[in-house]
Amino acid sequence: MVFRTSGEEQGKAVRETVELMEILEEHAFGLLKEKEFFGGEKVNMVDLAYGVMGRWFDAIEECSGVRVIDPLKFPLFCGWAERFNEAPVIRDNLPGRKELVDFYKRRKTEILTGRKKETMADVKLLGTWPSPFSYRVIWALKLKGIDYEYIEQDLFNKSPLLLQSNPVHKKIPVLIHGGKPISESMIILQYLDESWPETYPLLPADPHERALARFWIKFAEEKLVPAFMIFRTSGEEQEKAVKEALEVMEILEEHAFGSLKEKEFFGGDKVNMVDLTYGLMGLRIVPD
Ligand SMILES: N[C@@H](CCC(=O)N[C@@H](CS)C(=O)NCC(=O)O)C(=O)O
Repeated sequence: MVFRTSGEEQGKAVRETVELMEILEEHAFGLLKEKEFFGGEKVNMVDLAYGVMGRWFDAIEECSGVRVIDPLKFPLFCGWAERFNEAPVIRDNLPGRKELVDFYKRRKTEILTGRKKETMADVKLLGTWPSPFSYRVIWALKLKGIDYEYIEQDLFNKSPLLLQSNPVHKKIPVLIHGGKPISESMIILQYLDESWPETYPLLPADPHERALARFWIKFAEEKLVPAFMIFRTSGEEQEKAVKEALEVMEILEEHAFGSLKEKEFFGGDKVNMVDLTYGLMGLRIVPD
């Protein structure tokens, strides 16, 4: 249950597991002071029964971010688990640790998202193909595993739903969650991150890194779209837009993308909200 729960419920599950482990350490694994396995030199049915605890507990602990089995507190169990995992036949028939961890990470996300689905009101996205602003929201919804209904909008003939939902700008994307509309792609991303914090956090946990992420998001909001007016202008106006776009790109290359020398994405090895913010540049400026 340590794996399937969070918060207070998880705290209770951890306490219960520790109590159980204390009993096992004293009374069951306590029998192993003089022998390798419950079966003596070879594993027997008792070893097979407890066998799941070694590799599986370890993987589950890693995915939950909670360590229950402290080797200093449970040395007899840990010693036995190591011997069991290396025992003939068992060793060749254990799932790999990495595969198991990856599997439980996926399961954890499904469990948390599934639970959210039960309680969440319906989510709708008003978008237009191929608006890069719609894509920002689609990426975030998919990364967080949130089920949603996509409602394509005709921007040449705006629907009453769009006009009602975003009466100020009358633009897509609009997210409608439980009947309540939210406009502006980056505001939507922040809303999604606050409403579904457990699955795939989009902003760093560290306050300084979070501030830096917000800085680059604000920079994009202020500079990116105006700079890329190249597509909407011509002549002198376009030359000005090209100059502005180059200036913005130089700043980004040095200060924003320059920070990516040691990591793959702004989010490290996974994309985060900053990556999603700038993702539209790829869509907009890289030809097929
Ligand atoms: N700042 C907005 C920009 C959204 C935007 O420009 N949407 C365009 C489609 S790509 C739109 O709805 N245009 C309709 C119009 O201007 O009437 C955001 O980030 O959501």
